[in-house]
Order: sequence, then structure tokens, then C-alpha cells
Amino acid sequence: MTASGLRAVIFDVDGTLAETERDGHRRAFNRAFRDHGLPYEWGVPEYGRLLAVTGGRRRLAGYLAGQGVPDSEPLARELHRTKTAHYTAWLHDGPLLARPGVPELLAELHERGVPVAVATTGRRAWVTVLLARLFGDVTFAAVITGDDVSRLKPDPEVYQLALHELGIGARDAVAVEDSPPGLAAATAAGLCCLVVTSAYHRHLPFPGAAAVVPGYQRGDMVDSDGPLAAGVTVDALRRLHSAAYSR
Ligand code: XBP
Ligand code: MG
Repeated sequence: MTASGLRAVIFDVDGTLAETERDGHRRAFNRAFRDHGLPYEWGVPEYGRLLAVTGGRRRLAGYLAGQGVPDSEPLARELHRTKTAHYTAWLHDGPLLARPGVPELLAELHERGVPVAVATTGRRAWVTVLLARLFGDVTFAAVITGDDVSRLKPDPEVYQLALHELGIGARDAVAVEDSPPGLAAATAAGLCCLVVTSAYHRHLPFPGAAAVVPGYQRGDMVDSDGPLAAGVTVDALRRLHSAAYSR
């Protein structure tokens, strides 16, 4: 069976569209701990390990349970509410940038008539703020967030919903992810997935990825003969997509 062509590109948000974890989410979690009078502070390497659990509230609940907090769910819920408020404020005013090459890629996808969508475990309250601030002139054909699913990545639900909203099949799209749980979610949904590694996930294995690159731009590429040698362009995504189905 051959692919029917590239009909959409579905992007993860954290780590993929912008480097948000270390200075955005992590600091917002730490401010929430302080606001609630708790003696916890997540350092940079420790937070990298905690990212194995997707979803801020689940991350908190697991951590609190590990600290011996009995019945950690209600406290995790409250902390997460505070964290989301801090993180949203940072998205409004903080030093937030898209990853280099992302605005150009989104513009090229628009010019070439390829719809774009978002599939993230993050909460809608801040996802919309981030998208408006960084990509205010981009129309996303679907934005699926952690509020829309009952199971977070690595479960494929968020990608299945995005495909449903786009009205296409898994073989019609490419997913772009930065992390192992994100890749697992995309491939479990049947998608061809390009991994553009982010700071926290640079040296991890990505089994099943169509390709793994450290950035979007030509200068980021290490394999000069690969399909992505000129950077992550629409043509490169099309080549990756058709190669995924011709093997
Ligand atoms: C990112 C996440 C998110 C953020 C926190 O995973 O796991 O949970 O760290 O956001 P991915 P919330 O990039 O794979 O979607 O606090 O809003 O959950
Ligand atoms: Mg991510």
C-alpha cells in the first residue's frame, strides 16, 4: 500500500515548537511549591528525569507520593492550578521564543497548502496563549490538548483525536515530536514521526522514528546526505513521509 500524500503535519508543543520545560514549566512548578509553603524545588537535571511522566498534574502527584505525601492527588491538583497560573503569566511576559526554523516551516506549510495541527499533553489554558504569542498569524486546523483526552502521551489518544478533527487517516500525516513519550504516542497512532530532539531529550534513543535530528535548520543537520540535509522543509517532510510507506 502506498501513502496518499502528505495532508497535514501535527506538532507537539513543549520542546518541539518551543523550549519551554527548563525555564518555563520547571520554574512555574517551583513557584507553586513556594506559594503553597512546600519545601520542594526541582533542579534542572532532576526535572529532566521527572519529564518521563507526562502531564504536570500527574508529574506532581507521582513526585508527592514519592515524598511520602499521603493521598497526593488533591494537593497535586491545587499545586497544578497555581503552576498553570504562573506558567501562563510567563507565556504572556517571559522571554519566550519559537525554536529556530519553526516560524519559517509553518509559513512554508501554509504557502504550500499543508494544514498544521497541534497535539500536546499540556493544558488548553496556556496552550492557546503560547500559540497566540508565538504564532499569532498561523491557523491551526486542530488544537488537541491534555484537557481533551482521558489518557495522556504515550497513549495515542491525543493524536487519534487530532486525526479525527482533521478528517484524515494516520497515513496522511507526519507528526513532529521531541521526546520518547511523544514519539511513542505518535507511532502508536500509526503516524510517521520526525523527532527534533530538544534540550532534555537530546541523547535518548528514539526507536521507530522516521528520522531524528537536533534542530530544524540546515546548519543543525549532521547527516549531509539524508533527506533532511537542507533542514526540515516541506519537501523534506514529503520525502520522509513517502519513504515511510515505501519500505
Ligand atoms: C509535555 C508535558 C507537559 C508539560 C506540563 O509533554 O508533559 O505536561 O511538561 O504541562 P509533551 P501541564 O510535549 O509530550 O506534550 O502542566 O499543562 O500538564
Ligand atoms: Mg514535547
